[in-house]
Amino acid sequence: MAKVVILTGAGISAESGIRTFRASDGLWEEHRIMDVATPEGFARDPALVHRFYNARRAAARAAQPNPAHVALAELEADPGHEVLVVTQNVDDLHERAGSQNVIHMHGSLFGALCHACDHRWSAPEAMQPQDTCPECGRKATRPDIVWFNEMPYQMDRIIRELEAADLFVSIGTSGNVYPAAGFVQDAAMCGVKTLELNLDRSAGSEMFDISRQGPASVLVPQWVR
Ligand code: BV8
Repeated sequence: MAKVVILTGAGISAESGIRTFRASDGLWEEHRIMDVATPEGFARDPALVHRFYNARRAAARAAQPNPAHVALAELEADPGHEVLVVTQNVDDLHERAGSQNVIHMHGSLFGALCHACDHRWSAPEAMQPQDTCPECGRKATRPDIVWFNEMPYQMDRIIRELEAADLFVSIGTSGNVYPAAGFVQDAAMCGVKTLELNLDRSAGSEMFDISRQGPASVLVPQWVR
């Protein structure tokens, strides 16, 4: 059984109509990263950050998985493969396409977190600064998202699975954000084969055994089938 670890980024959801970060119409164009994707930005203006994530939660709910998400779910269902999807994305399109073995290393739009008691629950449609934690009752709620300078989720498990894989595939990411951008080096150092499928060349293309450019909805089904 071939063990495949797949890293996905915003590019795999682009053809589902979800905006990426660094394209010309990207999310970061309208917002300074430091204002909406850092704990300091949230402390400074929680209403602005909630508006940013409420809008993205609504956009993710309205989106549909595309052929790239579906192809990865088919690969996971194939008895000849053991597949782990490690996504930087906070939408739920992998799960809605049928993937079950998914790690959201940067959190999820559909999770809420209490930064006072660490309780987690399903996020409402729209979160507000005055919301209270259902567990401790304090006004200390935030989206369950990993911001810059916060530790991504399940890093130990990700590195363990990555180093034991037969193949590491990176799909739809610009390779700008660490530690995800470093996974290709971790894999290569352990003799894992590496493949990149991305619309454009990324910051890490040179480090992959094979790097193919094109839309995920075309390249991923081609690769899977
Ligand atoms: C941490 C929140 C430590 C969720 C995000 C080492 C070197 C340098 C810097 C660092 C380093 N280590 C740590 C850092 C700091 C920092 C970092 O990497 N900074 C960068 C900017 C230099 N990293 C961190 O802070 C991380 N934390 O390291 O903690 C620590 C240790 C101990 C204790 C505590 C802490 C945390 C990083 C997570 C930050 N959160 N977002 C959200 O709002 O969504 S990052 C954000 O960028 C998103 O998560 C997003 O997923 C991620 C990466 O972006 P991409 O997914 O790649 O999207 P992008 O638009 O950039 O690219 C899209 C790609 O798709 C393009 O290449 C495009 O060509 C392609 N594409 C487009 N259309 C298609 C397509 N491909 C195929 N088909 C298409 N149709």
